[in-house]
Amino acid sequence: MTPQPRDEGPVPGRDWDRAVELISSAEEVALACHISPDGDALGSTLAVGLALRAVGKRVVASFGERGFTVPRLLRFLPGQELLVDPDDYPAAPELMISFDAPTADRLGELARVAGKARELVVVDHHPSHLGFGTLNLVDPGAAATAVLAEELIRRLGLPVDRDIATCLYAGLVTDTGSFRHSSTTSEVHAMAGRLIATGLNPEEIARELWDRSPFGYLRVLGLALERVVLEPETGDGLGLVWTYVTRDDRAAYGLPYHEVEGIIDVVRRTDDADVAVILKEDDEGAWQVSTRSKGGIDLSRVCATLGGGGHAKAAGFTSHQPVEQTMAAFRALLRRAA
Ligand SMILES: [Mn+2]
Repeated sequence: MTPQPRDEGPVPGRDWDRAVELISSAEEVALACHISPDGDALGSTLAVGLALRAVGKRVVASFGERGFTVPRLLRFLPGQELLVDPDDYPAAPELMISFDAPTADRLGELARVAGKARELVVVDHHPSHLGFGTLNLVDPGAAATAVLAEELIRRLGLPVDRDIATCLYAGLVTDTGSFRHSSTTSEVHAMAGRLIATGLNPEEIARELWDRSPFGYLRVLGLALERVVLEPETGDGLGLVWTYVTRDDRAAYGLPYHEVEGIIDVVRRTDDADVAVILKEDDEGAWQVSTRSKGGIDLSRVCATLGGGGHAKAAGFTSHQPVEQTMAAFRALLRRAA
């Protein structure tokens, strides 16, 4: 199926109505989110999965990763029993719903299945979104896909219990950086209030998401910080700070890839740079590049040029070139965008 250009702005009411119609008439619903899922991707998926299972729908959920494992920090999310290995996922679902993926590519191994689904409802908030579904519930103004997931559950007339709220809350705190990013609006706090009112435990969720790591994380963080480079601004007003973590660094301490996701939040702290970058070598030897900006520059555009995407202040791309070459390409685009 060819991607349709998406509507700008919030989701039109008729699209919500159509989604409700499709879901209400389906017996089985297949849910998926982007590979290397974060709290928003998996939280939104499991929240909707739990809500649908509660009213008797057959629900399967997955993400299209070889050697399918749920990142340790997301294993506290309720609804894990809905998850199946991508190999056990329906080959051509009657109704598939994709969460937090801006392109079909980001569904990994399940992109093929998405192309074969009779109906594909896409729920997302990325500004770089391509609208690859037969129905696209996309709002780039939403702080998290979880905001749209909550709306979907509400429009289906389904209750949000403590487990569902825990999943949605994980999405909300992940994508707002614990209510610190510019996406943190009064609506976001109102939603958090509704979710907390179900009895969920914000302290426990925060600890699971942000404050737990194996000891090896500290060693690998140490390596990343030893290598960190500051490139002061050179007339373009853009200081750049960057570092990298190799597959061997992680292997030395038995650290899975997803454990190094948070290092960017340490690197981006420096006052001396507007843009922070970390290159993380994954288990296949590709470099997953995460970038952060303090606002002066739209990184989603820069990363889109390199085949990735994301948000203005937080974006990424994948590189199959060595570190220095990857940084040279990024640097050149950055200077041009400044
Ligand atoms: Mn998201």
